[in-house]
Amino acid sequence: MRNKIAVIGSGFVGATLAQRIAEKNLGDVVLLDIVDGIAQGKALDMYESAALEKFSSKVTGTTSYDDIQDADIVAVTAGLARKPGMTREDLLLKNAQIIGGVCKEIADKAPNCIIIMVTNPLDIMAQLALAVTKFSPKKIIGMAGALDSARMCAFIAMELDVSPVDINAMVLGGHGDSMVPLPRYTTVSGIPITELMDTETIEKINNRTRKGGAEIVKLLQSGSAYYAPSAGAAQMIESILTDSKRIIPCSVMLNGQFGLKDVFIGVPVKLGRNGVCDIIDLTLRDNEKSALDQSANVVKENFKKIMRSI
Ligand code: A3D
Repeated sequence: MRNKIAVIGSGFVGATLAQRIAEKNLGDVVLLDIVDGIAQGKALDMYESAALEKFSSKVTGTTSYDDIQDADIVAVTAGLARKPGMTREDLLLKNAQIIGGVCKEIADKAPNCIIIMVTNPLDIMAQLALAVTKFSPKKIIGMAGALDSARMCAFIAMELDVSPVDINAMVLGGHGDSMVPLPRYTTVSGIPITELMDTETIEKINNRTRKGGAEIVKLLQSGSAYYAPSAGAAQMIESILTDSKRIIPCSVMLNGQFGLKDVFIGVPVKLGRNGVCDIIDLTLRDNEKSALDQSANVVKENFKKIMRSI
């Protein structure tokens, strides 16, 4: 039996994610969009590349949730993207309405799936997905830390003129300006970056990482990042479907870990076939812990706001 991966929303992130999944031969992909023709057109175009790119994954497009029936994974990328000057929080209410509706359909048609949330504001949308679907918290995972850490790797690679391949970065917290890069858990071939760069340079990299999304939004002038975000989601999906048990920072529901409860926030997670296999509970320093708490408070407050309004 081949894996079935549904991608809801066939815009920049959704379509690029579908392409990455197909090219990695992770399973058959169903692209869905609310606008008729977009998902069908992109899926057909993508499948026409199969002979060239040598993949066997089927790629189909649809507007009907009947076609996501019994998907193993559903990646949610539907919704509005940020425009210049717009914060992730500005997107909150609009995307909450969209994600509320999308998640009802997922719970109905693919009740055993694992949801990878990508739509922003990420942690809040992941928490909304849990509230709407009532799935096990092990099966709702937000993509953010994979991207934020990859961005940090890119900036370190630029600074040190080394390959990003050898860099492992760790960014925790909410996916927003309050994210928490952890330089002491960030290494180049096992060497902590604190041995390779001075504090000022590291702080510059941390700040650029925190504002990484806005930097791309500003350059693109319309739309937001999608190459690295789709790569982050593909890495998570691959770890789940191949039961690799990779440890990737993801936004998940905490139940006492890091001293936090009932809130989605980015932490290191072991990902396998059943979704969240484990949450790696680290001992944080006081400044790191207070940054994580602050991040969690933003998510909690905004989650309350959307639950009052939808
Ligand atoms: P975009 O290219 O606009 O694609 C969104 C797609 O969703 C469009 O094709 C819409 O037609 C479709 N859509 C809208 N409403 C619905 C609906 N109800 N059902 C099905 N499809 C619908 O945006 P994008 O792909 O650039 O970004 C998608 C989302 O991902 C946005 O919310 C972004 O903010 C978010 N995003 C998150 C990250 C993270 O790191 C968490 C990174 C990049 C983008």
